[in-house]
Amino acid sequence: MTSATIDDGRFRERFDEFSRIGATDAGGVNRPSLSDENREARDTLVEWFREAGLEVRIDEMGNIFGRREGRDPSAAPVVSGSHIDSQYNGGRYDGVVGVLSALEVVEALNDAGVETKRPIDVVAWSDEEGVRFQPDMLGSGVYTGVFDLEYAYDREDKDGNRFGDELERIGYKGDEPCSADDIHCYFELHVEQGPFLEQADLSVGVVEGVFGFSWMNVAFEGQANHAGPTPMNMRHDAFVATADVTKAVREITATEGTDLVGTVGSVDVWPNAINVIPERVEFTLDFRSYDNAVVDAAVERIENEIQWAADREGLEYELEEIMRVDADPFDDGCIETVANAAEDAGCEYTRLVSGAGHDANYLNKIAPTSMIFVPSVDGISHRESEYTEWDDIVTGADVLLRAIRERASE
Ligand code: HGY
Ligand code: MN
Ligand code: MN
Repeated sequence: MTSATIDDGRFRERFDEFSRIGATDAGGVNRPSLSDENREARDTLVEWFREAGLEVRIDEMGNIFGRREGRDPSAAPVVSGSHIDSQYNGGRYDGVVGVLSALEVVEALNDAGVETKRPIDVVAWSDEEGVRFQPDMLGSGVYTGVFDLEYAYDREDKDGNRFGDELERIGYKGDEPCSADDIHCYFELHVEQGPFLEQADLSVGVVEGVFGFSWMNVAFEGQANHAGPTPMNMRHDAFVATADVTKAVREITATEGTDLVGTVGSVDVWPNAINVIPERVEFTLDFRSYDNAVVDAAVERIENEIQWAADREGLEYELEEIMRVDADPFDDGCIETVANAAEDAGCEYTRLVSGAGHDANYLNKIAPTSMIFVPSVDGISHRESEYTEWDDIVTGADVLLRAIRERASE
């Protein structure tokens, strides 16, 4: 079989070019969904797709597909990719590694003149991070039927900008329907964003599934008043209730299941003044576990804690669960393909599950799916100092190349 190999130089040049788009002084990137920086990254990717001879399609959600034809154009494609939107001041590797490695795979196959039976689609999904427009995995969620298009278009950022309007503004509201095609299988390479591969001193992780998670928006509504003359027993302080709930998150994660994690990540306080009792606090809750029943229990307990905190302080509250993704094991066949590809590539690996959500969560609902992880140094991610050794990325891309080639030939 003609060997195809990852072109380290080309791949690295592309990655470094991407790292310059929206670069921050501290070595990260600031390319939130549908921002001007995100548009610049999109434009660059489309140009590279075209240079690689891929046929580019952009759908109604701005998901970008690049197709490499196979011998049988009617055969369902092998799809691989990830996302190029980032956290506010996030890391350079999150998502980008998966998209650029999939592009490098098709380039390596082109260089080697390898013709596969099936088409191969490289994809960059819109709004995976869900920080500017919640919830996350919005582009792959509409594609797989989890969300409908109008719901997604109406999602607003903190300044009241609509997703649909911003997508139009940056010129990526495509004509292609955003709905699932017949997919043979889906592979996603991603940085682990946790400590386990580094602790095990391994370059590759074969991902067996992703944690289930719940995202909630909560608001406590109390009464602003003067911080001086208002006696403590006359206060309705929205922030005190928020602090109680935050403490409860730690109590719940300590008692509801070994892998349960819980986070209060975003907090907005009004009027946010040193000498005014907080009137309103809006905050978010993120619970995750590989056991759906554990997420259910955590959600039930925190809903009680919210009610009790509001009663104690005499507050009104609003609570909206904006997303619930069930933990779901990936496809055994795809997991085996990745494990065999790692063995083929001569690298040791371990099997693990992902605490981070990925577009693969949703693709797994419509097509056989698995993921490949490469190590995150010190387990850091969603931070500008996120870092993965380049050799590990090249190893991961080599495993991806073998997995894609295998399945695109069957
Ligand atoms: O939240 C997540 O796990 C992902 O970064 N969207
Ligand atoms: Mn990601
Ligand atoms: Mn992320």
